[in-house]
Amino acid sequence: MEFEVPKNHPRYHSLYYRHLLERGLEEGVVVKTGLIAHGRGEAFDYLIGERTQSFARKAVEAAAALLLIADYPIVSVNGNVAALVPGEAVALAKELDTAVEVNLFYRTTERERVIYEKLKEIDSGMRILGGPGDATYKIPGLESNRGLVDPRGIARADVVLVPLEDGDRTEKLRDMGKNVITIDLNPLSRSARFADITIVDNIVRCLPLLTKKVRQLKHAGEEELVEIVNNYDNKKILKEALRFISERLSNMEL
Ligand code: PTJ
Repeated sequence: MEFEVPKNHPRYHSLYYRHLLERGLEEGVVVKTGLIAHGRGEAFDYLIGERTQSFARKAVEAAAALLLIADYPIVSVNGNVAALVPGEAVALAKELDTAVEVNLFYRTTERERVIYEKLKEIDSGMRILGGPGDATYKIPGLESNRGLVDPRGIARADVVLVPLEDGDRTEKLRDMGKNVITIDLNPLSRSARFADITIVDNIVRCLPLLTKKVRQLKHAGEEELVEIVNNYDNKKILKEALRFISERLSNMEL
């Protein structure tokens, strides 16, 4: 299916990303409920003005510092992430000299394969975990398929980037002693509230910013990175996001 919306259409970008999801659905990358999840994200994106706001920039900086301090960070990729920003997810993992891991809520061997191959096509040298049959470790206390992870990846990682999911995996990963960074346009989601760092922004905007920040902070000393992480307060950032939304709504001129 071709994307034929003129570039000067006022909703061009939004329609383009919807198209990527539609194509992902046709290819078996995305599940139908992934379209619903995206719709929820879009609604919150409208509320934050479809721009990366200061609360997201602060979270991006802290996330980059935490990923750089980590001994073994992993970038988790679900169907929506693989449809919207596959190249950017791979680029971030490459910048961190680590792997991406396919992790699916609606897990089938076929989807594991399709997403694995899509990521491999982007960079054949990239270490991609969570391929067909690889997710054999079960996160304690997590009954959903999202609880199945690769023993070489998320199971062993000390920092995990878990974008676009509203569920209980973040809590369980934290129970295992890991640090969790999430990307979620909804500041009220479970993942947003339970993560160590929540980037309240559209993944299509903030993932490239995160990679850029990692590149910049690579030259910083360990002490500076630790200070950035220690000075970060996720609850404060979520409150800033909520305050921004409520003030924007109260001051909206129609
Ligand atoms: O590919 P699978 O099988 O792992 O399934 C993936 C989905 C996305 C279907 C599954 O994880 C799911 O149902 O997601 P949730 O629980 O609805 O959570 C998705 C969260 O991501 C919601 O809180 C949305 O607000 C948020 N979101 C959606 N699109 C974006 C987003 N956040 C940032 N950027 C987006 N583009």
